[in-house]
Order: sequence, then structure tokens, then C-alpha cells
Amino acid sequence: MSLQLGVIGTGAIGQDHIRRCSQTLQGCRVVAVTDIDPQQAARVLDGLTLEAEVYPDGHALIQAPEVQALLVTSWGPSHEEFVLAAIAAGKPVFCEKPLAVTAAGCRRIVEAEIAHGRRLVQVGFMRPYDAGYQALKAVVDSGRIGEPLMLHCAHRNPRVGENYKTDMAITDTLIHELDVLRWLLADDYVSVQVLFPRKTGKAHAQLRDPQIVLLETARGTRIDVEIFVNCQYGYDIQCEVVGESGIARLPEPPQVQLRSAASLSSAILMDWKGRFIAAYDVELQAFVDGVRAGRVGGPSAWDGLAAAVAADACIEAQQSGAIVPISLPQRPALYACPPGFL
Ligand code: NAI
Ligand code: ISE
Repeated sequence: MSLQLGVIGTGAIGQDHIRRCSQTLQGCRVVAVTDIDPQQAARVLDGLTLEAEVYPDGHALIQAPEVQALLVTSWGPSHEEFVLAAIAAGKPVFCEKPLAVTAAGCRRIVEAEIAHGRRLVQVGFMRPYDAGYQALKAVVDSGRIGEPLMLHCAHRNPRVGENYKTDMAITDTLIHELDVLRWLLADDYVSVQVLFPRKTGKAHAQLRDPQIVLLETARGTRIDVEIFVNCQYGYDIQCEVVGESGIARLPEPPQVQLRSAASLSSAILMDWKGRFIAAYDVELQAFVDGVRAGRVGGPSAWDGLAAAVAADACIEAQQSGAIVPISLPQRPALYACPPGFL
């Protein structure tokens, strides 16, 4: 029987996940939705010609007997409340990033899951499911470039809205690198510093853009990540691993190479939805398959906490300009797999 899903939040990614669960994935169907704007939730169902119950709020939806598992795709500050309610109801929950907006919030989720006694939470960090990152990790793990010494990375968006603040470069944008690079290296972060280069004239007055985040891992690997959210030209994700005996780069998404009008070119994507579309399919299919088989895997609440602890340190580093230590508590037995396993 199909896994019956309830979705909380029918905005951009919520709609995309409802579409994928209804049209692309196997073994699941959306039976309930909710949004603080119920008319929008109804419009989303209409647009997809989908029959599902519209609930007045997330808590009513979590309690609904027909809902067997949850997708939390509402705004970040509401995630903690809904994930805790799902754990209290004993229902598996896929929660979009961030798991909670503070490390303290993630810790409360980890404690609730440990008290429950088995994993119920998968965090929507999709990059470890991206074929390019998986290929890059296979090269790094094979030892072909020796031990990783340095990583040079970039996360660029064409532009952001007026409500995007300087700290969101960490909590909304860098959070993906904080997760995927820890997974890629199977290592944890120990310190961070944030530098602000000359500001672009394309950013709104209150936003400091671009930023450079310098991370150090426990094994001494140094990572620089450029975050540039008004780069204008495209959505561009870069990752280069410099090893002792070679360099490995994240592959570019496949594009037709064009020779025309005296130039050689290939297109650059303009938004994140297209760049990671296959990874979103794979991560959610893994959640559905796992729940149907009686287990939840993938990025865990512990991974959500690890990213949030690093993000809190990055924000402190943005404000102080200092090198800020990052320290994670001892990994509890429930999350025995080290970073690097899905
Ligand atoms: P959005 O603003 O387009 O949609 C959020 C929706 O949640 C809105 O319709 C809003 O009315 C609803 N909502 C907010 N609070 C609610 C509550 N308490 N109960 C029910 N509904 C509520 O935002 P978007 O872009 O869809 O982002 C949602 C979450 O997904 C964010 O945490 C964001 O960081 C994450 N996200 C993850 C991506 C990824 O690559 N994994 C990509 C884009 C977003
Ligand atoms: C957005 O919220 C996401 O999560 C995308 O994956 C990310 O790449 C983008 O920069 C964020 O704004």
C-alpha cells in the first residue's frame, strides 16, 4: 500500500515536493495538506488536479489518522514545532532545511528522538543525493588524489529579495555546504572565520554580499566558500578538492556545448530547482522507501544539529570578525554512522 503523506507548507518547495510525490515517485501519495494560507493550499491541489484534505493547521494534520508520515516544508522558524509534534505522534517526518533555526532547537529535536528510541527524522539536505557530489565523493574516498588538503567552493545565486539579510547567507544558503562538505570529507568542523570583500553594488543597502567563509576541519583540511547571492549571471555551485596528489572538481550540470557566432558556450542554470531536481527526487524516494521498510535513514537530526552548530558559529564570526571555535557534543549511539554515510 502507498505511504500516505501529509504536507505542511505549500509554498515553492512544498508545491514541488507535492508534485514529485504525486507524479514522479513510487509508493506514496499526498492525502493531506495545510498552509497558513488555506486558499493557496487548495489552489496547489487544484493546479495538480489532486484530491487531498486541506487541514486548518499543521497540528491537526499531524494528528489525522490517515496521515502516516509528514513533509514539513513551511518557513524555517516553524520547523521545530512541527517536527517535535510529529515525533510525539510517533510519525516519520521529512523536514526541509533548516531542521530548526538555532542549534538549541535542533538539540531539542535530537533529545526527543533519542527519548523516542529510534530515528523518525530525515532532514532535507539533498546534495549528498546529487549524482555529481556522489561521483566527487567516490574519487575522494578512493584515495586517487591522496588526502584532501584544501577545498575551494562557491554558492552563487543570481539575486535575492529585499527580505534576505546578511545572516541568511549562512542559515539559508551556506547551510547546504555546511552539510554536504562534512559528508564529503567524513569530518567535522573545528573553527570558522568570515571575511567580507568589497561589497557589490547590486546588493540592497542592508546586505553584505559577497562573503567568504573559511572553515577548518578536525583533520586540518581548510575550506573556503564564497557566498555571492547577487552574482547576476546564474545559479552556480562549485566545489574543488585539492588533494596531496591531484585535484577533483564537482562536475558541471550537463549542458549542450554550442559553437556559434564565433564563440564556444554552454548555458548556466538560473535557479536551484533545476540544478538539484534529480537529487530532490532521490532523497524523497529514499525517505518513502525507508519508511515503508520500517526505518528512516539519510541526513539525520544529528546532521541537522551539526549544520546548525556550525551555522551559529558562522554568524558569530560574521559579527566579530574573529576565528570562532566550533564544537559538537559526543555523538549519541542513535546516530552511530559517522558523517559520510547516507
Ligand atoms: P515559501 O515562502 O515559498 O513557502 C513556505 C510556505 O509555508 C508558505 O506558503 C507559507 O504560507 C507556509 N507556512 C509558513 N508557516 C507556516 C505554518 N506555521 N503552518 C503552515 N504553513 C506555513 O518558502 P520555500 O522556498 O518553499 O521554503 C520553505 C522551506 O524549505 C524553508 O525552510 C527553506 O529553507 C526550504 N527550502 C529548501 C530548499 C532546498 O534546496 N532543500 C530549497 C528551497 C527552500
Ligand atoms: C534556497 O533556499 C535553497 O535551499 C537552495 O537550495 C539554495 O541553493 C539557495 O541558495 C537558497 O536560497
